[in-house]
Amino acid sequence: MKKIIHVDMDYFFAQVEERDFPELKGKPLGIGGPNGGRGVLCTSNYEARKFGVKSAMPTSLALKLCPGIVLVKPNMHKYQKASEQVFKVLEQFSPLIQKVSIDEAYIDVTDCELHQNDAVAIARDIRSQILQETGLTASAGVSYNKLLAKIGSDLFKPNGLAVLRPQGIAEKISHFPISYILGVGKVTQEKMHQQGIYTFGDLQSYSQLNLINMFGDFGTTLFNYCRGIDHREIITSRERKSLSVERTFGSDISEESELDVKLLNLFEELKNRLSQHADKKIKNIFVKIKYFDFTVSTIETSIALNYMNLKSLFNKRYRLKNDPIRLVGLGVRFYCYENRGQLELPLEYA
Ligand code: TTP
Ligand code: MG
Ligand code: MG
Repeated sequence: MKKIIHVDMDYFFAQVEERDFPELKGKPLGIGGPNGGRGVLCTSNYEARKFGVKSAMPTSLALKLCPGIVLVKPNMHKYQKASEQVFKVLEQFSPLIQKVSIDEAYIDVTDCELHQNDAVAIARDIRSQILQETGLTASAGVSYNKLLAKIGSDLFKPNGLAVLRPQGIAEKISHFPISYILGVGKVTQEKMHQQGIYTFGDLQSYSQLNLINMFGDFGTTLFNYCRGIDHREIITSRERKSLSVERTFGSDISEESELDVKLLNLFEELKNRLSQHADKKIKNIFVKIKYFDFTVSTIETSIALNYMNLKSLFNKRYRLKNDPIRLVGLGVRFYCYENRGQLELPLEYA
């Protein structure tokens, strides 16, 4: 049997702001804004949630529900940094990590030798190391598959830890609402409610064939999930982390105007290739230069992708040497999440 931990940061963006501005603590806080009431919220702290404030809610509605809410503009750079620190902690426990979004991941610790391979002790350690590294709390679920680990991390939020063991699991989870199942959205919930299905236990009373008749292929998944059965593997980082184009010239080039033309062509090529990856967010851009003597130099930074920026990166490096150039490469590095479904940032801030 596997040992899976699902880790999810508590009210992530809002918690980062509370950490950095302690005077916000204890007040209802929404991340989004601006103050005029336009736009939608990325998230809110738990004080604001008491008023019914939710992620993706229009700011104007949040202000109606909770007139005292403090609104802070998102600072993605800070959240990305905290996110990277969190994933670095996880990497110390196992190489089998599936990042699901900016603030959550599955980690397979079946073969982790720390804490005598006790997954609960490992989860405690992960949470305390995350707190130490970032000053932020995370919640975790410990179980033997992804479904139950994920449900577990939500059970005692914020700052909670839940363990779901296999003995008698179908009975133990029978009171869980169907909304705990990933993939059961509003429409499916409505359909289930019409049939009198509200909990895992209600689903358990249907045959597999019945569920297939009602929900198509998803019926089989439902039949398994409502009993706590889930055979999905952890999907580790297989996705594209960067994209680059490069060109080796017929003969080495040192003429600036000639290099300009080549750079511009390469930039167009890069943009073309990128159009097939429109769903990905660019983290860094980089330039690679190989000189006539085969020495290679690269420079990378986190500025917007445009020709001016690439050209100035290129110049910065090239001016150091001014040697004839054999090859030029341009590229971008992406933010990496194996499953982006969870993070749907309001467009204004994307
Ligand atoms: P979540 O983990 O879904 O939410 P959360 O961490 O704010 O709260 P909790 O886990 O304690 O319930 O999302 C992580 C971050 O992703 C969240 O802080 C802000 C961002 N986000 C958006 O920008 N838009 C969204 O619609 C959602 C759901 C999240
Ligand atoms: Mg979270
Ligand atoms: Mg999350």
